Amino acid sequence: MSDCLFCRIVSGEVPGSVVYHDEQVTAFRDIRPQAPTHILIVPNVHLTSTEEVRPEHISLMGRLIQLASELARQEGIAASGYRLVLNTGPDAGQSVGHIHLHLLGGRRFGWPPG
Ligand code: DGP
Repeated sequence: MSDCLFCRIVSGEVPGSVVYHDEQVTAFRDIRPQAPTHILIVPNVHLTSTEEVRPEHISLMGRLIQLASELARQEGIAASGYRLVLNTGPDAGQSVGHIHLHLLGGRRFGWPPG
């Protein structure tokens, strides 16, 4: 989708701090980091939110989590721990309409979230 910011980062049309890219998924650093490590992992295909996930996307969604784990190791936060977040819709504060898995780490997080 040409008007989707994250589609444009995936295609390289908009510069992003990309840390990983393949034919399925792309990972880039969040522009407003909420932790020392804050990476967004997105499917290259445009899916607005988890509300659009269908059975054919199950392995793609698993890949997002598996890549998060790989990146956590690379970032040195696998042992200390990290948080994975998928915001869906207004009550969760989703601000970009393209599924993105937040990988956050390098500090202690509270629970439950505010
Ligand atoms: P969410 O609130 O879950 O929809 O998170 C959207 C995130 O996207 C938010 O943490 C800030 C980030 N973001 C917004 N615009 C850009 C951008 O142009 N580049 C990058 N790298 N991140 C962005």
